[in-house]
Amino acid sequence: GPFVYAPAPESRAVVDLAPSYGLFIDGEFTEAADGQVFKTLSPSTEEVLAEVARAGAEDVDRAVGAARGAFGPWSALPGSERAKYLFRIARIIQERSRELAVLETLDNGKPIKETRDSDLPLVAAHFFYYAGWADKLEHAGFGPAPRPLGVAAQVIPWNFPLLMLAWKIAPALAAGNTVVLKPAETTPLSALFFADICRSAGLPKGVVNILPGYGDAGAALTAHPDVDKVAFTGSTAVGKEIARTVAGTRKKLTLELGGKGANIVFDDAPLDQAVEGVVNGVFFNQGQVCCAGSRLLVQESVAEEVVDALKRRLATLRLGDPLDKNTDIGAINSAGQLARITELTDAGEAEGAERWSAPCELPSTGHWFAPTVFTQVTQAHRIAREEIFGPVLSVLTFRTPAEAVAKANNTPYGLSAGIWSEKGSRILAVAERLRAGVVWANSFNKFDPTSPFGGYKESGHGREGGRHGLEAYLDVR
Ligand code: TXE
Repeated sequence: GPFVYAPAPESRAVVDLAPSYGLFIDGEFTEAADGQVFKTLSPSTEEVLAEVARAGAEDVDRAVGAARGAFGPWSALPGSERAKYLFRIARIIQERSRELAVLETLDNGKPIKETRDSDLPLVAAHFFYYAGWADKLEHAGFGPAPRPLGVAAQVIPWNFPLLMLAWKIAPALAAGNTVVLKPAETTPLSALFFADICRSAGLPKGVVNILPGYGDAGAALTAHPDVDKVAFTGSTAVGKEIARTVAGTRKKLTLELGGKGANIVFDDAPLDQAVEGVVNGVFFNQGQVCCAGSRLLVQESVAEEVVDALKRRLATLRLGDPLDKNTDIGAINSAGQLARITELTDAGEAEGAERWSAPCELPSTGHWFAPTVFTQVTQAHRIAREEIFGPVLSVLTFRTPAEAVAKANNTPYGLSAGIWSEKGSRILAVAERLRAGVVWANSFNKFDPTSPFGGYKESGHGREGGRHGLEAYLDVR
C-alpha cells in the first residue's frame, strides 16, 4: 500500500552528533584557517545535522605538509607494522559499525538496511584485505621492491562516502603512502568519524588527513605541487578537469567516473531471478551508483513479461524513512541531485518515452523520487545515453545477441554490465565483446575487495580493489 512517512527518532540515538566538526590535519581536529563552515543536512528531513569546518587553500597546504612530513617514517615502517595499524582500524570499524551505519544513513539518505548489510561490512573487508597486502607487496606483481608514490590526494563522492574512503585509503596506506582525502560536501560526517578511528588506532599523525569542503578545496588539493598521486571518484566532467590539471605534472592519476550500465536479459534466463537482479541493479542506493544497471536490454520475445514482472515487484518496494529497517528506497542525496534526475526524466517524457512510476506517496520534506521505468526508449533518447544517477530504468529491446552487444556498447561509458542467461557459452561470448570493466553473470552489484573495479572509455582509468588496486599506489622498482 501507499507509504506513510514516520520518522524513527529512537534509532538516531545510536550516534551522538556534536553540533560542529573540524578538519582533521596532522592528527588533530582543527578549524579552517579562514574560519569558514558549512552545514550538512539530512536528505530525508532537511534538518541540519551538524556544522562542519570548510577547508580552503591554506588548509590544503597544511594538510599536504602534514602528509609529506609523515611520509618518510610511515613508508620506512616494515609492512608488517603498517599492517597492524590497518588491522586495528578494520576491527574498530567492525566494533563501531552500528554507529557508522546510522551516521552514514543520516548524512546520505540511503536505507539503513544497505549501510548495515552492504556498506559497513565491505568497508571493514577492504581494510582487512589491504592490511594483508602490506607485508607482501613484493608479490603484488610490480617487481621485487615496489615503492610507494608519496602523498596521495583523494577526492570522493557522496554516494558511498565511507566505502569510497575505504577503496582509496586502505590500499594507499598498505603500500606506504600518506593521504589527504576530501569527502563530498553533502556527506562529510562518516569520514570525520573515520578520522577519530585513526586516532583510536594510534595511527601516526599526518598519515591520514581529512578535509571536508567543496569543489574549490578538491581543486586546490589535486593541483597542489607537493602531491604525488591523485585519485578521484565522481562526475566525468570534474574527472576531465582534474586530468587537465594533472597533465604535465609528476602526479599519477586514477579516475573512476560515470557509467550507463546495461543489464542484458536473454529469453532463456531464469526470469524471476533476472527481475530481482534488474531491480537491485538500478534501485540499490536509489540508483546513485556509478555501475548501476540503468539500461535494461531485454530480448523482444520476453520483454512484455519482464516489464510486467518488474512493475509488480517495484510496486512492493517501500520508500521512506532511511532509518527504518524495512525501507527499500531512501532519500535522494541532495536537492541538486534530485533536480538532475527530474530534468533527465522530464526529457525522457518530452522525447516520447513512456513513463511509469511505482505508486508511492512521497514524504513532504526531504528529497524523494519514486522508482520509475521508461519503456518505448530509443538509443537516441537522453535517458538512454546520459547517466541519470537516480532510481530510473530505461528499457530497450533486442532480437539477437549481436544487437544486444551493439546496444550495450553504444555509450561513451564502459563501467559495468550484466548478462542473464542459462547458457554459459552465450554468457562468455557476450561478455567477451562488452566494453565494460565489470561484467556480472546472472548477478549484479556484487562487490568484493579481492576484485578489481574500474572502467573503460569515459568511465575512467585505473583499477581499485584487488591486487590491481595496489598498482595505483606503487612504483615498480
Ligand atoms: O559530482 P562531482 P556531483 C555523477 C552523477 C551525478 C553527477 C554530479 O551523474 O549526477 O556526477 O554529481 C569534488 N576539483 N557522479 O556534482 O562534482 C566534489 O566536492 C576537484 C558519478 O556530486 O564530481 C566531490 O567531493 N574536486 C560518480 C567530488 O568532487 C572537485 C559519483 C564529486 O563531485 C571539483 C558522483 C574540482 N573542480 C557523481 N569539483 C560515480 N562515479 O560514482 C567538485 N569536486
